Order: sequence, then structure tokens, then C-alpha cells
Amino acid sequence: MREVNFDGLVGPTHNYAGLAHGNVASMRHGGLESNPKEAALQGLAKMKALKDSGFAQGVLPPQQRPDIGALRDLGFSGSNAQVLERAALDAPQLLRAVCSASSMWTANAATVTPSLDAADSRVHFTPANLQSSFHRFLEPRTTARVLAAIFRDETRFAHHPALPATPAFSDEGAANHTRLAATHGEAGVHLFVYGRQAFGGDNDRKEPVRYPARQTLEASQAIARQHGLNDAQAVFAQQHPEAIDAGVFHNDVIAVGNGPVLLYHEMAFLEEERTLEELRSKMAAPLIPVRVPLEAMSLEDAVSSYLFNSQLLSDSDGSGAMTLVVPGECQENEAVWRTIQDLLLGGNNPIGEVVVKDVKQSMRNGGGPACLRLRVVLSEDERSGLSGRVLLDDGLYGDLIAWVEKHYRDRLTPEDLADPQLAEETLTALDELTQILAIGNVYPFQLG
Ligand code: SUG
Repeated sequence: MREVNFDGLVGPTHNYAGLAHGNVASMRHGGLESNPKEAALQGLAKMKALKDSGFAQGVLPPQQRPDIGALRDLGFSGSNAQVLERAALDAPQLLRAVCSASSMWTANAATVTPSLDAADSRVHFTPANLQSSFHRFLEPRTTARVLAAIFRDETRFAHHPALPATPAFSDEGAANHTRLAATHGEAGVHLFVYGRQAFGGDNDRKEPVRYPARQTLEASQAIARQHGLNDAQAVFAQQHPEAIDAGVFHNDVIAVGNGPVLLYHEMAFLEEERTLEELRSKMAAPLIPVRVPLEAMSLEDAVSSYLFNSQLLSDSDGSGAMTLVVPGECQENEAVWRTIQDLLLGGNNPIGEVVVKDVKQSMRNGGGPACLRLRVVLSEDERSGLSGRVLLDDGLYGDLIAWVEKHYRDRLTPEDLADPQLAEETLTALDELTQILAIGNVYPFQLG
């Protein structure tokens, strides 16, 4: 069994629209000029570096944007150019939303359970409904088609419908799900972290007051049910409301797990001790908690540096040692960098190496290294049963670089989003991409 990290390719309309309330980077950078080409190349450079270090790397395509169909559903009509022009005049916020390249953050694409933990020995997928925001609510339909195209073989892969897109079942996917196990090849315990409870419960429940909680307990429970996980395999923990109010809009902004290691900030969970105890009682292997106390790092530093949005990866040599892939912003913050040196590298834990990666274009929208990838633990047989050409090797990497160089702009302002030429360019690029990836027709414009 190996973990394959499927990174989302950044789409050609990558822009800063300030769309995500409660995501401080997105709120801060709305309106800035973006560089889609640089964004895509930064993502590919991260993928290539990890592949070259022996980690299994996959790639997922971006979505069709601008989503002109969504604008038509909202009453805009005429030719594509007229729809874009009208939206730019009457509802610029809607135009920005339908242009978002947010599908790059594939940690929100779906929740995945490896075959090892599933009763029917298949890999299970549930696309996240992403109903908390309009621009991300547009993703799941295409996400489901993409996942079904790649994980096509029904004897190995099972696909569930996204949960009902309503606040009670608000689901943001793997960003709030962590599988803990001795190794990727042993049975795991699934930690589901939620921000609020929709039904029942007591009146003095603690919930965030400033920013929205994007994941409900009911959504997490439904996914565990869909995937056939029983009580002994799942732990549900509430995220600390104060963390959400400080800008921690997903658990993966404050905690990351891999194998038996759970790296987390003191303020990650409302009931820290209970959560650790339940994990310990359910896991077959000893849990290795790596706790970063508040006195070492403020919530503000955790959010601005995205230390906990690092990728924690098991080295391919089978030694149990791990590599932490951190965003460049961690190096720029003294308290964070010191914590990395003293507490993480200097501590008694399997983290043996820290690799710094520049994903600034994505970071300005609140997406770090871990947001950019969907983890799928697969056996050799399951890897060989994938459809399409989605596992990164030097050939695919070269093709994707050439594709980005050919089709992407290096400058995009909010005004450019109404340019009908941008929409045309994007369709041409995506059509070519589905051929490079050999995944067939997955986009609305290809399906007619
Ligand atoms: O959903 N940002 C994304 C970032 C998602 C990060 N993912 C994880 N933590 N797993 C979001 O808030 C901002 C888009 C804009 O403002 O243009 C945005 O959607």
C-alpha cells in the first residue's frame, strides 16, 4: 500500500476574488492581480519535487471556468460574451465566483477511505458538497465525473453521491478527515473533525461566533456510514470554535496526521484530551501526538504561516521516517521556524526532514501544500487499475509544463474575467488537457 497525493492543477482563471469569508488570506487579497501561469508552475514544481524524492504523485484536472452555465441558471442569457458582459455589469461578485479556480484545493474534493478499512475491500469516495460557498458549490458535479473517470473500475473503486447540499450536511471533504495507522498498509482509525452540530444537542454548545463552521458532525457521520466505517474505526471531534474564529476554516489549517503521527496545535480540538484518548483506545498502534503549544505559536502565526497545512509524508524507504513539506511562509516567521527546528525536527518523533516549497499564488487564497492534494492510499493492484494517465512521471510532467506554457496567461485582473477570449482559451486548454490525461470527456462543454 502507498499513499498517492493527487494534486489539483491550477486552472487558467486563477484569480483573487476575496470569496471565502473566514479565510483570512482570501479576504485580505481579494482584488489583487494574479498570475495563473506562475500558480500552475508552482504547483507542478511541488509535484515534481515530491515525485523525484520517491513519493507517489498524481494529478487531477481543474474545472471548466468561467462556469457560464451557472450564470445562465441565474438568469443571464444571450451569447456567452453577452452573459459575461452582463454579469460583469450587474453582478461582478457572481462573475468572480464562476471564474474561481478553487478546485485546485483537492483536499476539499472528496473524502476517501482506503480499501484496507472498507468492509467490501474497495476504495470509497464521496465528493464534498462544498455548500458553504457558492463558488465552491459549483465543483462537486465535475469532481464526481473526474473521480469516476480515473477510479473507474467498479471492482476496485466505489463512488457515493455528495451529501445533500444543505447546511445540515455541510461537507468540505478530506480537509477535515485524517486517517491514522501504524503504516499505510495497516488498518486505520479515521478522525473526522467538525465545526458544528446541526441537529439536537444542548443549548450551551460552543460554536464559532465570527466565522462560519464549514463541516457538520452530521456530514462526517454520514460519510463514515457511506464508507461502511464502524464505531471502532471512527472518532468524531469538534474543532475549537476559537480557532475557527481566528481563521482556521478547515482542520487541515491546524492539524495534520500521517501514519501514527498527529501533529496539531493546542487549540485544534475543543476536547483535546478526550480526542487523544479515544484515538488511543481505537488505534492498534501507539499514537504519536506532536503538540504545538500556544506559548510556542499563536493562532495568528499558525494561520499566517500555514505550518499545519504542511504535507506530512512517509519516506519511501520504509524506515518509518517522515518528511514535512512546509510552505515558504513558515521560513519567514521566526516563531514558526524556531518551532520547526526545536519542536519538530529536534523532538522525539519520526519527522526527519523539512522541505520548503513556494506555493505563494495559492497561499494568497488560503491554500497551502496540504490543501493542494487529495490523499489516496492505494495497493499496487489498485494503482495499476487506475484509468487515464494521471500518475506523474517525467513524461507527463514535461507535457503538463508545455501545456501550461502554451495556454496560460501570466497576469489576470478582476476586469479580465469578463473577457470572452479568456473563456475560449480555457476551453481549448481543457480539451487538450483531457487528451494529455486520457480521461475522456469530463467537462460540461464536452458532454453537450
Ligand atoms: O475554500 N479559498 C479556499 C481555500 C481552500 C483551502 N483548502 C484547505 N484548507 N484544505 C476556500 O476557502 C478563495 C477564493 C478567492 O477568494 O478567490 C478560496 O476559495
